[in-house]
Amino acid sequence: MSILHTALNEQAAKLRARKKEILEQYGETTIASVTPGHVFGGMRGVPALICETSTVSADEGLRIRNIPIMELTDRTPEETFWLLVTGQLPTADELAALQDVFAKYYEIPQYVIDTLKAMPADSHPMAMLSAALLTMERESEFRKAYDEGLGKDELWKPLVNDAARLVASMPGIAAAIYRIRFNKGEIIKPLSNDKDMSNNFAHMLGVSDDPAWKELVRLYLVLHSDHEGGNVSAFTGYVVSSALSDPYYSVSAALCGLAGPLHGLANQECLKFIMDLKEEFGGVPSEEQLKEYAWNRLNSGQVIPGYGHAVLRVTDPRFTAFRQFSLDHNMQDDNVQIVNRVFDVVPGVLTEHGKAKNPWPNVDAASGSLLYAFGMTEFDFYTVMFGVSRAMGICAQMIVKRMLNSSIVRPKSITMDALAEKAAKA
Ligand code: HAX
Repeated sequence: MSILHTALNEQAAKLRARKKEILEQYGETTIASVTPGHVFGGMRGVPALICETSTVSADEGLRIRNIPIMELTDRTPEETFWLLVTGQLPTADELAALQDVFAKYYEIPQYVIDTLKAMPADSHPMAMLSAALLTMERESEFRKAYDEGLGKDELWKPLVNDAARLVASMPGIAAAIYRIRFNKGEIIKPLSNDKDMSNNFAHMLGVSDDPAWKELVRLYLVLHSDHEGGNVSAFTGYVVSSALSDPYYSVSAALCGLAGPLHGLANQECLKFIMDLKEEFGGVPSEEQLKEYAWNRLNSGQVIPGYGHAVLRVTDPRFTAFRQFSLDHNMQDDNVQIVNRVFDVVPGVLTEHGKAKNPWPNVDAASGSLLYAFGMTEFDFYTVMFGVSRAMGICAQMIVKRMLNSSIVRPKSITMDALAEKAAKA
């Protein structure tokens, strides 16, 4: 993996120098205070993590290495991974070299396929994805290098190798899960004449030959690749890797977090919501019908899937990118139309309801309806698609953290009585 090592060699020293400079100058300076609201509220808003790969602002949404995501919608996953890891888009030579490395791993080991086949037939595809990575832990160069005594300043190097292999294996693992779990027939081998990651993924899934499907898979992998460091999956990956667990352990754990309904599983729930609407009204509901349905749902204590966000306070640009895709491809099917109608009605309902801090759609509101329209009708699989992409960001964040020689994560926990006592004294 020397091509990424070459690109990162100088950066490791620079990152460490910057960390040292900040610690020397401001090591003891208070930058924020913590309230009991933060303690009970999932630490939302507490600036206690470093993430160099991407930022999410309330009023704009995702930027990858300071480039707005809407300016990356024509890029490939490989370019996005390079950008996440190095901070720069790759040159043509760098991209070709990265694809040479990736292509070696599109075909996954037989033991992974055997493990997936041995799992109970009703296993959730996310459980299969996480388990598949654990079976591959034996491949970790990071763990071997650590066991052989490689010094901590150098550990990022084998971590880069693991990360590249893991990211490049994800499409093959995901495609195998799709074909095994949903009885789609034989596992499809990667393309022999094309090293492009999303083309290979689209091909191995075997869902559609439509060129627009390939384009959707590419867009999907780019849009979901990273979303700062504090979301459940990235944070989980960070915590696990801070113990110097290798990337297979760390990403496997991160994916377990992505499998939660308030995080990555929301895309599955979103499409279910859209399909329920279609069934209830026998097609695309009118605005009035939809309004009443949304109110009933809120009054019964359920959320509107795909709406709201812990950080964003505007329409998620990734939703906008998917919506644009559906418009560009003149997609007319009922689900896509219902997604658009929900977008017209639900923000007003959520605003009037007054609870959600953000009444606007997040990425999950649109993505499932597009996958469904191309023939990927198995909802349970959608979070796996998300995971294939998000592994890129989680791995990139881990590489940066290891270059920074990050400490093991260990916040202080206190009892509720101690919290009340501290608050009373303050
Ligand atoms: N429908 C109904 N109520 C909602 C809501 C929604 N879409 N979004 C938020 N609320 C409610 C919350 O449940 C909360 O109610 P309580 O005070 O009774 O607990 C209140 O509004 C305040 O919540 P918030 O501060 O606006 O939102 P949070 O930061 O707590 O939660 C969530 C953010 C994304 C989890 C939330 O908006 C939600 O549950 N949305 C629906 C599920 C969803 O779309 N998840 C995907 C998020 C994107 C993602 O991470 N993908 O991986």
